[in-house]
Amino acid sequence: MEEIKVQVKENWKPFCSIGLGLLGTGYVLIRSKQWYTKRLLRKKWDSLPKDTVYLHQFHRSATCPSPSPYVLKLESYLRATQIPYTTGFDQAQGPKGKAPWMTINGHDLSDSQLCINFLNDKFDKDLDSHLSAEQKATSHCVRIMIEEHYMWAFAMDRYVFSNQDFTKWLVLPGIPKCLINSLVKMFSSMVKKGAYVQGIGRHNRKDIEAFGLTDLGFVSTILGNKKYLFSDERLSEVDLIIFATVAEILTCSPDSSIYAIAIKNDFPNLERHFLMMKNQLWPDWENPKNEMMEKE
Ligand SMILES: N[C@@H](CCC(=O)N[C@@H](CS)C(=O)NCC(=O)O)C(=O)O
Repeated sequence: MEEIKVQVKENWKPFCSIGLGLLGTGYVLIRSKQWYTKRLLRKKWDSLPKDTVYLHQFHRSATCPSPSPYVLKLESYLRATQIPYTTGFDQAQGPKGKAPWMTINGHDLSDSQLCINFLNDKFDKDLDSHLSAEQKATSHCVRIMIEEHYMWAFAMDRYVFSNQDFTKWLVLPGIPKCLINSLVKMFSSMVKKGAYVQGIGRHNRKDIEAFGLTDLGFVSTILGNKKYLFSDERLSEVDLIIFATVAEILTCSPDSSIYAIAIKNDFPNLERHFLMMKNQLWPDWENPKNEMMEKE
C-alpha cells in the first residue's frame, strides 16, 4: 500500500493523464452512441410515405391508449379526420420537452393544438366548420379551461393526492421494477412543483378539487342532452378534448379519483359522450393499431 502511495506521489502526472484519457474516451463513446441512435431514429421518422404523420408518444397505458390527455386528443383527431398516421414510443418528449409531438415530411411540430392547426391547414380539414362564431368562442374557452386549468387539478389528483396509486396502469418498459417506485416519487414531485409554479398547487386539496369539479360541471352543463357539445349531428374539435379528458378520468385514474366518482354520480352525460366517441373512433381501444414498433 505504502509503495503504491509513493508510486502515485512520484508519477501523478501519468496517472492523471490515464484517468482523463479514460473519462474522455467514455464521454466520446457515449456521445457517439447517442448521435448514432438519434440518426437511426431520424431516419425512421423521416422514412414514412409523403404526408403521413409520425405521432410521438409515451407507451400506451395498460387501460387506455395513452396516459396523456393531449396525446389521446391528437391521436383521436388523426382518426376523426382520417389523416394517415403511424405512431411510436421511441422519444415521447419532443424538442419542447413535452408530449405529444409529431413529424411529417421531415418536419417536427410540438403541442397538440399547434399540430392540429397545422394539419387543418395542410389537409384542408375543419371539424369546426359547422360552428357559429359564438360556438367557436365557447369552444376556445372550454379548451383553455380544460387544458390549462382543469388538467392541473386532475394531475394533482392523479399524481400527488393518490399516493402513487397510478402505477397499476403505467407501462414503463425497460425500467427495472426496483426503480419504478423512485421514478414514480420523482414524477409526483415534478407535478407538485409544476402545479406550484402554475399557481393551483398553492391551494389546499379541498380547493383544488373544487376547482376541478366546477370545470367538469360546466362542461357537463354545456353538453346537456346533445350528442356532441354543439350538435347532434357532427363532432367538433372540442369533443375530442372532452373525450380525452373523460377517458383519462374513467379509464386511467386511481380508484379514489373524485372526478370519476363525480361523473358516475353527477355528470353521467360525460360518460355517455365518452362511450359514444370511443365506439366511433377507437374500435381497437384494447389493442390499438397504427403503431410502429421500436425495431422497425
Ligand atoms: N399544451 C401541450 C401540453 C402537453 C403536456 O403538458 N404534456 C405532458 C404530458 S400529459 C408532458 O409532456 N409533460 C412533461 C413535462 O412537462 O415535463 C399540448 O397540448 O400538447
